[in-house]
Amino acid sequence: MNVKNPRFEISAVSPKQYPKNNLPEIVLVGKSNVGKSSFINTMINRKNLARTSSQPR
Ligand SMILES: Nc1nc2c(ncn2[C@@H]2O[C@H](COP(=O)(O)OP(=O)(O)O)[C@@H](O)[C@H]2O)c(=O)[nH]1
Ligand SMILES: [Mg+2]
Repeated sequence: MNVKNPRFEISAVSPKQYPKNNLPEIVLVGKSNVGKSSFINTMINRKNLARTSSQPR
């Protein structure tokens, strides 16, 4: 997958913080420590844009 200039936008905790753009959105759900952040980093070709925990549980 070719992703250009991935960046962290916001960690929103309320709807008024949600980004106002018309980009498509995806949802990634899973319990803690299953590899969500690692999956994101793999998809965007970055080592640690999404912070991963050091220890798999
Ligand atoms: N063995 C194994 N470990 C993984 C895999 N994907 C992620 N991990 C490790 O599992 C831990 C948790 O991953 P992380 O991406 O932080 O999980 P998150 O909490 O779902 O975001 C980290 O130590 C990763 O290095 C995988 O496919 N196999
Ligand atoms: Mg994570």
